[in-house]
Amino acid sequence: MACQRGALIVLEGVDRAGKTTQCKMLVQALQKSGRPAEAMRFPDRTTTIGQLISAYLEKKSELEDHTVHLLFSANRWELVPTMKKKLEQGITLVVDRYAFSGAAFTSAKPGFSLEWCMKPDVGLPKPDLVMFLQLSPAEAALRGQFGVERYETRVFQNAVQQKFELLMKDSSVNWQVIDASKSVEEVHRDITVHSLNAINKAEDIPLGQLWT
Ligand code: ADP
Ligand code: FDM
Repeated sequence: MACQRGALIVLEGVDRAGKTTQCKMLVQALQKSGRPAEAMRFPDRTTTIGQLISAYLEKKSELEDHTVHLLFSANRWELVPTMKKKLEQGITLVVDRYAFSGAAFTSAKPGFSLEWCMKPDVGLPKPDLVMFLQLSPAEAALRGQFGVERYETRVFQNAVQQKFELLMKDSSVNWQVIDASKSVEEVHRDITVHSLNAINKAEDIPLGQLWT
């Protein structure tokens, strides 16, 4: 019998919501319980496209807004063959940011519709679960200053949050809102419950296509 596929699990949320911390903890917990799991993150700054994006985020280069949006999407598409292979092998992928960040960040810029921003990512592997780590700007501020990269300002992050709220109205995506103001351990427990559920369900259904 062919092995059961892994689940595609995505963590989204505003800056400092705890995505990186929780992705790591989830992968470790799944591996410890005997479930094959690997972490991924977007942008993946290791590829040639990822290096262009990284220089832009670090403000070492300038890129036209549509162009960088398409590069973020291309950076996901270039990883699709690898992602599909791993999922087919039964490996669960825990992904730090995905197409939802893509659409939310660019559509927070003036002159960009959410609809246009979603288009290049239509047909990507559809996550079995997207957890949005919800944290108020005041609580995020308690976790330290903004970094120095592009987009790391209060005004822009508030605009991004509003775009995420629009994206979360889409019931074709399995969104779960996680209260990210709880302790690291409590958030981890909530995330684990949703993830185990998604992993069990994904075993019996084929991988879907996003926003189709
Ligand atoms: P993100 O990847 O969403 O930007 P990180 O995981 O890097 O967030 O966490 C941002 C900061 O907040 C780090 O210093 C981290 O240790 C801290 N942090 C993460 N989760 C929590 C939590 N639940 N409570 C308090 N601090 C947290
Ligand atoms: N970002 C991330 C985008 O603007 N579009 C995307 O498609 C993705 C995946 O890049 F500001 C933004 C979000 C964030 C930055 O930062 C990446 P991290 O610290 O590597 O998550």
